[in-house]
Amino acid sequence: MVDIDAALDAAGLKNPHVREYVHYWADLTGAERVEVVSAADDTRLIAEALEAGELDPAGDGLYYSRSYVKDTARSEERTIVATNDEKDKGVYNNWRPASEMTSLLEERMRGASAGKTMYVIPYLMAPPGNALAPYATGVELTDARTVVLHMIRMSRVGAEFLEGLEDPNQFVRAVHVTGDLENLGQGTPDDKRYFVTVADERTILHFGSSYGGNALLGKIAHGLRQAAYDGWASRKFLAEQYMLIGIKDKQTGKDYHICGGFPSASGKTNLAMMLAPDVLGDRYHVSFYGDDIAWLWVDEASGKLYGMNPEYGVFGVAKDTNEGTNPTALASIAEGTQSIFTNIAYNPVTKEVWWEGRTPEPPADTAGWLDWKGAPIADRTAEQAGEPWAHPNSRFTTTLDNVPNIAADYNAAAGVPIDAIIFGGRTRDREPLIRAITDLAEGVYDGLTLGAEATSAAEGKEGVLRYDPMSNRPFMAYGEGDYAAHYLKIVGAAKEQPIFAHVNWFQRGDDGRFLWPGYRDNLRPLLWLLQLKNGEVSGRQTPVGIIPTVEELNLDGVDITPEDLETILTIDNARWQQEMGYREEHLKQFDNLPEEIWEAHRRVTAALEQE
Ligand code: GTP
Ligand code: SPV
Ligand code: MN
Repeated sequence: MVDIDAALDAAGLKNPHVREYVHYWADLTGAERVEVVSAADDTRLIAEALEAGELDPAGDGLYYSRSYVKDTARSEERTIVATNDEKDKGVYNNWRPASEMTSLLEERMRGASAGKTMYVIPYLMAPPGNALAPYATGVELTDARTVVLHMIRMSRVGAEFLEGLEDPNQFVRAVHVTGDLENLGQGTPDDKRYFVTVADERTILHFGSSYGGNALLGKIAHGLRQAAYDGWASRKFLAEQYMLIGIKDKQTGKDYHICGGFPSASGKTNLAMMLAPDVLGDRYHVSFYGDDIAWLWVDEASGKLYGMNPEYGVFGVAKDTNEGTNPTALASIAEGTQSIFTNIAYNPVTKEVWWEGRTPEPPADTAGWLDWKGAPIADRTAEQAGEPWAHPNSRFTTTLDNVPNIAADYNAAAGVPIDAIIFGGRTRDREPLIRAITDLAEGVYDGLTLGAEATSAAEGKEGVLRYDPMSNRPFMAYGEGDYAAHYLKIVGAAKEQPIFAHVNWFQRGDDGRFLWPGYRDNLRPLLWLLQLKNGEVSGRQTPVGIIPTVEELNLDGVDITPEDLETILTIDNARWQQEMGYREEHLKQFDNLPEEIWEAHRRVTAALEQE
């Protein structure tokens, strides 16, 4: 074991609390070396990872990695929020007592990094100088080099982010130990993995994975779960699984900002990278602030609702990303961007990569191609022929600087004022293209009753219809009733209220096809929403919100039949009345649900019955 103090000294990490924390976990995990990293170490770490076979070259400045076959997505069952107060127990947070989980995780982690390097990753989940920066500082300890490489792309990394803390003990302790992946019983009754956020101790303990949200602890565990808890405990802010975009109207010079929650793998990255449709491109420009997390607070000076993206990169779904659906994403991961691909198909001979939907058909010449498990495509039996080449939750990792439509002020301390908050998900029927909601309680009610199909971003649930409140179901940190009250309080305190809307790009016809072309055309309903907020259009009032008329929507150049358009702009009253019954059951599960939410539910129910 090398001298830990020497490593900390060399990095200039003087904070005694940080030093004590590093010592404690280095001892407990039995790591052989300690190395403090910063973004400046990226080139060296990439070279080491290539040398060690953890990465393979995938073109100039592009890298390919494969995770263990049973470690390809977040595990919701194994994810726990622990605190010292049972009142924090919610329906979705898998609450457990802090002391029980801490000792269990220490047991799992003891000696589990023997022979490995423990990397110390000081990070900041905020633009530097942001009002919420005191809640955004953390130190991840990990025994996986690929996790470091991802963290460098996804967050601001370096010892300098730990300097000048008002309270030197106010940093999140985020410990990641990979474990012996081949012997953890993933998905069996004897599953040994645990992904725990001890929220009231601001400590994150994740054991048994090296993939995505299970391992990049700044992102989901801190950026969403821990921050949601902190935002509530401090009564200061919200941390949501939201994308955040700017829309510039070049004709009027006005800038608008929209944030919104869609469940995992349901279109946030694509919306944030959206190129305006050709016919609208002269007038409108969409800029990217964030694609997965937004923290929201009321700005003291202006009294307005503000938002910012705490992340520094994109961990995006590969599937169906192509020149037609998302040219911006392809540019973000082009040669020279230092992007990392995980679990897609790879050709070590030609250094090419491929995933389902990259091109209509996979490469015709299968020579050299390996599927995401590393098996040669050419050796597939007739039975295996239909299996995907890439894992459905395979992803690309790139930094915000590579995103062509990144907002000029994405790194500014101030954040941006929020004009609209939208919710949506994969819903094959009932939910129209867009319905606008002008009342705060009805907007929060709508978010709480977001029902959508689960996706492959979580293990083993694809296609199952379920409620995913505010798209936060896997990231809920405390009770849902308290969450609703906190949401009402934060947004309600803003001087100008944002408009809410529910959107759905995923309604399907009887033959299974998507009725709405989606992607770039999604700008059209959003422009309508802003016009509605500005009083330029009035839409059509329905019991579940305001829907655009066909005339109000700019549909110039949209490929859709009049019948399909009619379907996605119509409310099926009978179907909605049935839904209200399910919603009631869903909401009844939540303790302390504010009366305003029940009132909103009753108002919508009555309106549907009267229609
Ligand atoms: P997480 O990173 O898991 O939180 O997901 P996300 O919400 O950012 O999802 P993302 O934008 O990466 O989209 C996931 C999948 O949805 C991809 O396969 C997209 O191609 C597909 N998708 C996104 N937008 C649309 C759309 O407008 N229409 C259709 N049909 N598919 C879409
Ligand atoms: C999600 O699953 O919602 C993600 C990817 O954004 S992960 O970081 O793996 O959680
Ligand atoms: Mn996400």
